[in-house]
Amino acid sequence: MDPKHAIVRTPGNLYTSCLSEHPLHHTVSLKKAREQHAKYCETLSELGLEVIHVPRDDVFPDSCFVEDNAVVENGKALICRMAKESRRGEQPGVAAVLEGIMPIKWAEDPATIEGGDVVHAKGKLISGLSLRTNLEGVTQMKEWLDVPVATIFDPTIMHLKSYVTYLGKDIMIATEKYANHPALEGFNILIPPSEDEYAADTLSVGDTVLMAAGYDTAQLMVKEAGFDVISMEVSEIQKCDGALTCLSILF
Ligand code: CIR
Repeated sequence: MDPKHAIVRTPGNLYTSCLSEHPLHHTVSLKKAREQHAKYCETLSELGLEVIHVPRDDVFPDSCFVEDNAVVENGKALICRMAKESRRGEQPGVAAVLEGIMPIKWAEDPATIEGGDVVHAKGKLISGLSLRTNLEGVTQMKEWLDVPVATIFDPTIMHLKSYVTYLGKDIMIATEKYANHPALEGFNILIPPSEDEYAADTLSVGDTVLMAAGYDTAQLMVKEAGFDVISMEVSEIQKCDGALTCLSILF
């Protein structure tokens, strides 16, 4: 089902202190990040989504990455238990908004789970078992949301969606490492060239796919597969180890 709503949250005052291993982290500009975020929100709105803004948070540096705070499926939301201590405390703002719209449940210790690990594809979920999401997190998600969940185990990665996203029409974009994983069986897979791997984190709204600017080959592959592509500048998001999906919860 095509999404109708997008939950977003503007980068807060401490954004430049985000968790990041990106070599250009020290050059992050808050002003530019806010401009890129505003353009992202405007684009989602132009695509017909109701954009719901969670009040800005100036305490938790990574709070604009709302995707990680909750998983929504089947008209319900699981509020995530973040793996990183420095991110625990972002969720109440997002939970307060979701609670007004649908039933919610908080993931509980010993679960850790972050929405950046969870690919939504045709009523089922494919979740990373990663540095951020453990088996207990997946079990609680599966039980509360009442959906089938396939898993991809890779304890070396932060989030699965940095490598695998669902475009629509049974087509996934996935980096070489995951393209033949049994969890993706039944989907047609586009594999971007290694220098374009960052572009595997895509955000689909109907037949339109938002993709990071600067990855022309990956964009062309997606266009040739029959999608409209909107190229987005996300340099200041990338410097905080974020990408397109991280900035919203679509439902
Ligand atoms: C973090 O390390 O948690 C943030 N700096 C980036 C989170 C990106 N979120 C995502 O990929 N879903």
